Amino acid sequence: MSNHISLSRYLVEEQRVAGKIPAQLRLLLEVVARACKGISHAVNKGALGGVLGTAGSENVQGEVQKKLDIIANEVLIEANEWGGHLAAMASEEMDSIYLVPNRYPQGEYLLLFDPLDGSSNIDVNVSIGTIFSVLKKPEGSGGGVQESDFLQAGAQQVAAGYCVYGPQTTLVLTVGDGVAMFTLDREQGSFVLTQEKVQIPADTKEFAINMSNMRHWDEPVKRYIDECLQGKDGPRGKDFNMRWIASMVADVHRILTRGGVFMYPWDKREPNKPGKLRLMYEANPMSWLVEQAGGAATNGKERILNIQPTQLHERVSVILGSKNEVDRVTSYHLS
Ligand code: AHM
Ligand code: MG
Repeated sequence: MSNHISLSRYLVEEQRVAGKIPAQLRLLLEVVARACKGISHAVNKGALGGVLGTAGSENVQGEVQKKLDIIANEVLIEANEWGGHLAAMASEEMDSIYLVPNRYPQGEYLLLFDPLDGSSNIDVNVSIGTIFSVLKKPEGSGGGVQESDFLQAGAQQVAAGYCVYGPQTTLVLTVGDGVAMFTLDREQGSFVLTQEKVQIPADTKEFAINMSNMRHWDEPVKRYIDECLQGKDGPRGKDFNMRWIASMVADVHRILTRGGVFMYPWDKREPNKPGKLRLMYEANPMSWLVEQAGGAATNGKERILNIQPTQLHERVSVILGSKNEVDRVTSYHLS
């Protein structure tokens, strides 16, 4: 007998013992996890599975789609459309929402995802991942689901998580009861609980930002990074280290594991865009995970989870991670 707690058991206990999730949400999360296993398998095959390279198409944001972006999107849709737990889905890789076909029963949840985050890292064998967010269909929205039903602030999420495909495949989840991490046991074919009640230290000496954009940043971000770079002799009185993986999942995973601050701020390259990252299926789920682990997440001015979205593919400036650092960067924006 092993003492291992599988994801299934964890979810059953969240439903039965903690009373945190209804049965339909438990099923939904099991299905998302199963889809992530499928994506992990495809990612692992790489060139052997013929899944590397571009697909020759663009998504709604005008980004070139990789074959694996499309494969991961299809795996998530096919896994989730027939189970009866969902009303509709939305994805970084689809222009508009995807309604559950009429031939299947309709559930009360809405699922949003970035099927494969960190696309620029796919072909170079660096960690990538799937990010997901679950909302409830608003009360009284009737039978049909519309895009406006998705436009809920991140604080309304009922579950959020990501699966990082790195040296290990790790699923990280919150249902509002702290953050739990599950490592994929490939021999058993199941996710096993490997960390519970994840906590991000409030202080850190590590920041993550794409430094090549420095000349485009706004003053508060320049000031913060400049102070970090001055190290021991500067106003912070300590040396900082830098990491930038260019896969938000991998950067956030490091921060949940050992602390740090991650920033993809607004910059002057495209002043009309609030940022690069997408609010509803990147920033919101990551912000909730980080807050559930004792960290903080803002757009420089306000809590990301309080932002009322106006568009499905809306972008946002993101500062998240160790609480004292996020508070500091935010205070520089507000002063
Ligand atoms: P993607 O969803 O198309 O992969 O884009 C999001 C990614 C994030 O994972 C990462 O933090 C960022 O883009 C990296 O951007 P850059 O290449 O500008 O450093
Ligand atoms: Mg992404």
